[in-house]
Amino acid sequence: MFSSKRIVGCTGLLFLLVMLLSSFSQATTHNISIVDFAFQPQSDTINAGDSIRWTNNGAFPHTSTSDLALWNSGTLSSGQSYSLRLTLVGTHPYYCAFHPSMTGTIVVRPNGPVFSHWALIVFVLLLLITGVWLLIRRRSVIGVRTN
Ligand SMILES: [Cu+2]
Repeated sequence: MFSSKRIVGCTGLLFLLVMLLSSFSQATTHNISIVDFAFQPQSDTINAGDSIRWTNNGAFPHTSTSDLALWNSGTLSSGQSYSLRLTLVGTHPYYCAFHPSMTGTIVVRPNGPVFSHWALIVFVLLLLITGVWLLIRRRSVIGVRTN
């Protein structure tokens, strides 16, 4: 027979496990190609701590220059690339110093233990099951009371 204490304990442990599984995501590198006077993809969303690598796959020289002077690749000739690790959360617009109409955006979102939707659903379900179980147990205890 399961005691209510054991059920509450199991629920807590399961919740911690789910939280751990849905926490920090691994740092990765996102590639942005510079072709035909455009950044591809033009907009990229990354986690804080991820890296971006711009590669000039076109024939003409370009740059990746932050609007807010957070970074500047300098001249990237055909075939050259520039890597950058971003930790500052926010929306970071950038452009090409040679062709100001060439623009792009890097969105950096915070990386940390974030409740994913399914983690929340599992938690609420476990809470409901525990609640119903405790209610049934209490009812049955009241049922056998004789005095
Ligand atoms: Cu350019």
